[in-house]
Amino acid sequence: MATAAHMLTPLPRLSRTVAEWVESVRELTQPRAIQWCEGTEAEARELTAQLLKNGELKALNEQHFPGCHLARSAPNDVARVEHLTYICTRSPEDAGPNNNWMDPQQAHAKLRELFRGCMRERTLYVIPYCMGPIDSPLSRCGVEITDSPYVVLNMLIMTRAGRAALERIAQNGSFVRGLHSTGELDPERRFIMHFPEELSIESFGSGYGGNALLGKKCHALRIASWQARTEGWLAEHMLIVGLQNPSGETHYVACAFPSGCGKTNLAMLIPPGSLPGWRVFTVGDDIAWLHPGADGRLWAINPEAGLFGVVPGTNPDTNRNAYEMIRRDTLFTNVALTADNQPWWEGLTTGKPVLDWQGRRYDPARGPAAHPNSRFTVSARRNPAWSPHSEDACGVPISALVFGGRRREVAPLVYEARDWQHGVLVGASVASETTAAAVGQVGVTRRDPMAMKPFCGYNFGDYWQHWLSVGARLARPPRIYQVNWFRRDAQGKFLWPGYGENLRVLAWMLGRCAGKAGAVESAIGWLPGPQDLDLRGLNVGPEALAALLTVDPGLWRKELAEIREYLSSYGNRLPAALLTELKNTEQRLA
Ligand code: OXD
Ligand code: MN
Repeated sequence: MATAAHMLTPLPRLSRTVAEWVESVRELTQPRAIQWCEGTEAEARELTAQLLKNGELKALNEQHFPGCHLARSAPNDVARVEHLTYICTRSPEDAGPNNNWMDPQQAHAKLRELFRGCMRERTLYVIPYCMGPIDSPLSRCGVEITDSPYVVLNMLIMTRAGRAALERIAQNGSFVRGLHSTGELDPERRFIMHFPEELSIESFGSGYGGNALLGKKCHALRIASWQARTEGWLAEHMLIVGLQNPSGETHYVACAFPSGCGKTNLAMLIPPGSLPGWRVFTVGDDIAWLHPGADGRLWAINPEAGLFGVVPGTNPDTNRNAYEMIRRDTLFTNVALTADNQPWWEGLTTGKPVLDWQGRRYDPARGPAAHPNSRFTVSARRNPAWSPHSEDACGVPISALVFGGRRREVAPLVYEARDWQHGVLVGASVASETTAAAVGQVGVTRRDPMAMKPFCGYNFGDYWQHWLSVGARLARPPRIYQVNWFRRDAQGKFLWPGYGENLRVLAWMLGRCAGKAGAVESAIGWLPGPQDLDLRGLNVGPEALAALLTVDPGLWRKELAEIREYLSSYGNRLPAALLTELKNTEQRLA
C-alpha cells in the first residue's frame, strides 16, 4: 500500500513550492497516504497490478493484445463536459462569449467545499509532468494532484512525468497547478475550473480523459493558450505531421480539426499505393505549441508523449498504423469484449462482441457495443510512423497550417487563404458537426474557430488578435488552408474517400508552398483545379470532383452572413482586420 514514506527524500529541497502546495491540498482533502510519482516503469507496473487486483482494470487477451488492459468508466462519465467547464478570470470579458465564466473567488469557494475531505480512504498522487521534450525551452511544466490511479496511469503515458519534470520545475520555479478528484462521479457535483491568471486548474467529479488528465486539454490548451498569449506563441488543437515527398524532402504541416474528425488518422496516414515514394511521420496527433523562430518561420512541438484516441472505426484497412499501434501495451477505455477477451469496437471487420462497454451481455437494441467515444491510451513511440523529431528541442518548422471541419455541404474539399490575415478569418470561420467526444447532441453544426471552441482559455476576440500579431512577426509564415473531408452527395454518401487519400490534398499544399502547384482563384480563396491534384489511381468520378471543388455562391452568401453574425457577437474585442477580410470576401462573392 502507498504510504507517505513513498515521498522522495530530496523533494522539499528540490521544490519547496510544490511541497507546500501538496501540504495545503493534504490538509484540505485528508488522504490516507501520499504517493509522489517517479515516472518509472516499475511504478506503472505496480499501479496496474493494484488496479487489476481491485477490479478497476481487466487484462485483455495476452496472445493477441499483449500488455493491454480495459478500464470501464461510470456510464455517466464518458466524455468532456463543456457545459460544466469554466474559465475563471477576474473579468468576464476576458473569458469571452466562447466560455462559461465564473468569478474566481466564487469558483474557489465552491470547489473548496467539494474537495474538503474528498480523499479520505484514498491515496493522493502527485504527478510532476513536463509538456514537451524535457530539455526544450518551448516546454512547460505542471503538477497534477489526483486521487485516481487510472488518471496516474494515463498521465504516465501521455506526459513526460516524474523526477526529471520535478527537477525542471525546481530549476525554473514555475508550474501549472492541477488539482483533481473523481469525487463521487456525480454529474451534479462535477466542475472543470480553470484559473488562467493563477495558472491553475481544479477538476472535480469526473474521471474521463479530457476532464481529468489535466496535462491535456486543461493545461496544454486552455491554460497554455493564455500563457502563449502573454509569452508570444500559440497553443493549438492541432496534429503535426511530417510528409516526405518522393525526392526525400520532409515538410511539416499542422492541422486543426474538432474532436472526433480524424486528427489521429491524418497524423499517421498511410500513403495510398498509387502515390509511390511518399512517407508520413507523426510528430503529434492532438496538440501543437507553435513558436515564431529566429529564422522567421513557425516551429512546432507536440507537448504530449502519448495518444488518447477514439477507438471506433480503427481497423487495418482504414489505418494500419493505428491498428498496429494499439495491439500491445495499450490502455483501452469503454470498448466491448469478444468471447476470448479481445477488445472489440464498431468498425472492426473481425470478431464479435459478447460484452458491451458497460460489461453487460451485448444487445444491439441497446446501441453500439463499444461506446462511440471509447478511447485508447498509448505511448507515442508505439506508433509505427512516430517521428524521432518529436523529441527535437526546437521543434519542427511548419510549412502549412490547415483548418478543417466536418460539413456535409458548403465547405469545399480544400482552399488556400490569400495570406496570413485572410487565413485567420478562414480559421475563425470554421464550422463543424458535433461528435461524441463531448456530452451533448451529436451532428449539430456549430462554429468551432480553429477547432478551439472548447479549448481556448480566453476571449476569442483577443485570441484572433493574438493570431494576427504572431503572423506579423513571421518573415516566412506558413500558408493557411481550410479542408473538408466530409462533403456528401444528395443521397448522403461521402464524396471523398478520406483516410490515406487525403495525402493528395496535402501534397497539393506542399506543391503550393514550393511554388510548383497550380490553383484557381475563387471568392473565398485559391482552389486546386482538377488537374492540380494528383489523382492517379483514385476512384472519384469527375462529377464528384467538381462538386468537391465548387464554391456555390448562394450557399456561400448565406454562410458569410452567418459568419458575420457570429463574429459580431465578439463586439469590440473582434479585430477590425477580420471584419475587413470578411467585407473583402463578401465583395468578391458579390
Ligand atoms: C480529445 C478531444 O480527446 O478533442 O482529443 O476531445
Ligand atoms: Mn482533441
